[in-house]
Amino acid sequence: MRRGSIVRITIYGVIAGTLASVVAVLVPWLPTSASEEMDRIEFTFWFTTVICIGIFAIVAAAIAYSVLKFRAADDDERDGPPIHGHTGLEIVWTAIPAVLVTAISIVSAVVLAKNDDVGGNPLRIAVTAQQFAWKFEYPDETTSGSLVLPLDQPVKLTLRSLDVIHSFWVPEFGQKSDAVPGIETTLTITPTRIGSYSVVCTELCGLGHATMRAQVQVMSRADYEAFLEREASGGGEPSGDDGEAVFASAGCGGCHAFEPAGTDAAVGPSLDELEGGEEFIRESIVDPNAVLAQGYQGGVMPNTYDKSLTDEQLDALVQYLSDGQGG
Ligand code: HEC
Ligand SMILES: [Cu+2]
Repeated sequence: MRRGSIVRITIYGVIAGTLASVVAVLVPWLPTSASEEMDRIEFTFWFTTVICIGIFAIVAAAIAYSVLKFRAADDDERDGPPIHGHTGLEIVWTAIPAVLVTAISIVSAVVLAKNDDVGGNPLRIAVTAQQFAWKFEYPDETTSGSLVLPLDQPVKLTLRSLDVIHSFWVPEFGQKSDAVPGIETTLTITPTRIGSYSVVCTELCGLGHATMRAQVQVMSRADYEAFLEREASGGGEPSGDDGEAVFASAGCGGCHAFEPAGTDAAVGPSLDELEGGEEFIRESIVDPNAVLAQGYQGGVMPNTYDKSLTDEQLDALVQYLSDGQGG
């Protein structure tokens, strides 16, 4: 190849590589990391992206050069000359990608292993998913509808589902795992940034799926201890006698409008004007298909509240709904 050609190919490659790099760097593809695990995932992402940009630059340069150099004249209708492959080239373009793909596999395997390894003494939090709410249980049996984590402390989440498959994901933490009925899955998170994030359910789990979110707060160790103390002394939700908190944490607002709770979903009937007393309300919650509200389908409202709510929580909820009537 002549020197002039090599210079041209190089220029095309640099242009293509620069354009691809600008797109890679300027578009915020990933949320800002808030965990050690996300840092590693980011590393894998950039490792792969840099390789891809390199390959893209080489391929784009070869195409641009060929298109410009070997373009047929407008009136040239002949077939091109018959050519046979080029063994040397074929070996190169098989061997190099094989090495690169192997490198990506190794990096990914190391990152996966590290992101699963929670170390010797993790904080354990049990996460329970149900249509359409998350519940978090801390080591001292404190329960909360929001996830509170101390900074720089490896946490092992055990995920359970009471009904269908859900999936736990906090974009800033990177890690994601399904909550599957009948089995327990785990997830390791080591938060590195104080702040407030969202747990998002990423498995289409029913009509209220889009509302299945919970708050995550990463705070200093001292603030975390204070939070636990506050929850333990009864300030928390839903300890049993707070119907409003039960309504929120059980996900009722994902489907029902109820003015006292400030919700306006319309999957199920509004709960503002229920016809029937406390007994009817209780039955509608524990056995939703026994009597169907007019104009609504059965099988939509979860029939698991019987199991997932304690008696005190159910009493509080019924009381809350019944107090909210006719207001
Ligand atoms: C997935 C959506 C969904 C969720 C979540 C849900 N419901 Fe329902 N609910 C419905 C639908 C649909 C109906 C109407 C069909 C029926 O009666 O079963 C209904 C009916 C009811 C009724 C009877 C209303 C009437 O007018 O007869 C009550 C009371 C009720 N729900 C309370 C609750 C409470 C309390 C919660 C939370 C613990 C809850 N629901 C969670 C969808 C839902
Ligand atoms: Cu879900």
